[in-house]
Amino acid sequence: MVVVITFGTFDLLHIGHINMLKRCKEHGDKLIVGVSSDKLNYFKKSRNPIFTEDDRMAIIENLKVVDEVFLEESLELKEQYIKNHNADIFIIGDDWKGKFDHLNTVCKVIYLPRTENISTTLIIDNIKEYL
Ligand code: C2G
Repeated sequence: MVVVITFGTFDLLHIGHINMLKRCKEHGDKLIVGVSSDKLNYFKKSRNPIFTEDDRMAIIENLKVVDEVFLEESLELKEQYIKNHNADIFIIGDDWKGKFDHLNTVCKVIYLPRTENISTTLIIDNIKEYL
């Protein structure tokens, strides 16, 4: 059985997230998703997510391509998360290209192209314009 692991905040779930998760699942039999904690998201993006970590985890856990979720609390713990879940492949969007090459010693690392013209930030900006 091929186990795939991926990570993300997945705030205001949108089609870019869904495309990424579907393509992750196509690379294996089991898909495990590390959902970034509220704290980690603040560290990465200097703002709090709109949806809480509990809600984001519940949403991701209930997608049919996702088999398991856990809370990602630090960017530095990737190697440990990969080993804990016996993952064979680590996949992430190409906005992170090159950033996780060192994990190639632990498992296969794949960067997939992002879906264009959609992001959580864009959604927030669009909603602001409507108000
Ligand atoms: N994504 C995508 N297309 C978009 C937006 C996002 O393919 N238009 C992908 C990202 O590349 C990532 C996943 O969807 O693989 C989750 O996106 P984010 O929630 O923005 O993830 P991020 O906050 O970058 O967290 O440890 C790594 C991080 O936790 C990744």
